[in-house]
Amino acid sequence: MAVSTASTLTQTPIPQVVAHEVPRPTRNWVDWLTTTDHKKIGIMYLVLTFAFFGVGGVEALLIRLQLAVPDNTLLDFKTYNQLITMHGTTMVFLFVVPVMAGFGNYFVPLMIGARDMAFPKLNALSFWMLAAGGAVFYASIFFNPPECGWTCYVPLSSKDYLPNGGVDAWIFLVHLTGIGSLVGSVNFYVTIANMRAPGMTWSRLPLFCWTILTYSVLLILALPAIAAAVTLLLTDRHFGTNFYDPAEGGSPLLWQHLFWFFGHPEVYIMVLPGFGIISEVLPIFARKPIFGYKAIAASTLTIAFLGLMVWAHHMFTTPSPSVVLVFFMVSSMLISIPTGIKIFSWIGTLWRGTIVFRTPLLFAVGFLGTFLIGGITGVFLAIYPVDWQLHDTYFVVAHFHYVLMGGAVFAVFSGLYYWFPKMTGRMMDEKLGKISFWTMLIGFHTTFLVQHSIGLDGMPRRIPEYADVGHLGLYNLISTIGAFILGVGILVTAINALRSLKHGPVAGPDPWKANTLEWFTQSPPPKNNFDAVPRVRSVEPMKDIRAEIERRTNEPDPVSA
Ligand code: HEM
Ligand SMILES: [Cu+2]
Repeated sequence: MAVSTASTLTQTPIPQVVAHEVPRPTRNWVDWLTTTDHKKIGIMYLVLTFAFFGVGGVEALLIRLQLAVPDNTLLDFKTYNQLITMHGTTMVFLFVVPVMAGFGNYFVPLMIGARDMAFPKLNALSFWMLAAGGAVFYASIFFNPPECGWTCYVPLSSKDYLPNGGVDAWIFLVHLTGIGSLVGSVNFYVTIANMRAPGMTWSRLPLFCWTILTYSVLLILALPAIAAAVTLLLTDRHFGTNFYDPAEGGSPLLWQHLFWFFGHPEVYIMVLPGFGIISEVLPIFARKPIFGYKAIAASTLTIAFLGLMVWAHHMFTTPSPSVVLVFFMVSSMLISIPTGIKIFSWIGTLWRGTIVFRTPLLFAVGFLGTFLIGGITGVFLAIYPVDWQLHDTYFVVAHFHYVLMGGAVFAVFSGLYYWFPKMTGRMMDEKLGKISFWTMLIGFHTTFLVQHSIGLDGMPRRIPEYADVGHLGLYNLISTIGAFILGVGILVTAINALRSLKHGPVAGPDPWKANTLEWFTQSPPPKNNFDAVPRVRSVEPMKDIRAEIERRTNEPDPVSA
């Protein structure tokens, strides 16, 4: 009996495993929570980071309200310090850096002709780490948000000064978003290195993908420094170590070195993908190939390399030998060379182009002007005797907002208007887009141009109130009015995006006649992106495909001829 059972068992054919679509109840939100599709993850990144942009913006407006008039008593000092900390932290860790990952997630696989990221599950993990970091940080508003600025310098962030949990929440934010970014960066690197369409050599990789690759390498190199910094801070605060306490043989300067070894590359992490977006948008709307593809790709890598070497220009006012000061001054100024190469290449792309004035182009041109001003004031600040005068004044606040708004926000808005049709299948409204652009541009320059003068008049940054000396009262009022105009401009784009989701004209696969592979598929793309991936023969595969179609339709039909 037993024997025969065994033999029947072995003789039973193994049921064949067939892949098939499992019908699932439509539980929409569960699908989003459990998705590993790079497109859905990209959308979740974008929605979350734009939400944080809104929150950070409201915090900025509150700060500006407090500074609108001298000796204002609207906010108490503690709240003010919490607001500048949350604004800076939110904008850097929860908006600009991850919003680039959002675009990267959605578009890198599409642009290189891949069906997904290399590690789809890790990709989801990256997103959820970011969400967790944001949640932990914002949970601190229920007890005590940190008050140490987004740089959390010791001893301000030490247990003696800030015993409450806000600083710990900030530390966890850095750890969680850091792990998320690290995992995401490895994912981007592997995807771009291994999953390009046939024929897409390195010299045919879209420039946006070059910048995401560089962004990833920079994150991989810079994040360990801040991970170490905040870990040491955590043990100092809770486990009795003294890494940062000079009384016990530690050094607060250690924090500054570790922080800025991460913090300066972080600036390029924030702006390089923006450069990538601009390099995609300009040639499409100038109806010309990008000028100097190789120069732009090479300057991206050069900027990243130099960016890793210049961290101590944030520490010009700490005691350093002149040779160190000169080294960091010169290496900082060297960055203007590859940056200049990029700017001239972009201008060369526009030069004698057949320019189509659509909203993505307007934002790209707004980027050029704004970023240029920010770059030039950066060269001033790199000269250390000048920095000794301007350090921690509003001049610096003006400088970095020019860089971040120009380098990141305008570029991100350009990318939003450019790629919205691909992501949603619908166009955004041009009229609202133009209104938004001009309001933002005017609001932006009204807010931040006068802050250079506020700084030159000697007003320090991070102060909640000031005396009415010189023109400070007037200048600050102008700046605050500008901030609200800027806010309205941003709101117009938010309304535009939400309205266009339902009411925008249907876009079709390739509304801009663009040249990279994401336009080869439907809008929005189907689950696995492409029915078939074409062989890539140049930097502009879609142009080749259009030419091929044209050739075939014009070819005399061999039968009827
Ligand atoms: C929406 C328009 C914005 C306005 C009106 C604005 C305004 C301000 C103000 C008033 C401060 C405080 C300066 C001080 O008292 O020290 C500040 C700080 C800061 N902002 Fe913005 N900001 C805006 C957008 C952004 C964006 C888009 C970013 C980054 C991508 C950003 C990053 C920062 C950072 C890093 C700080 C420094 C915080 C600190 O010193 O700890 N801001 N901003
Ligand atoms: Cu720097």
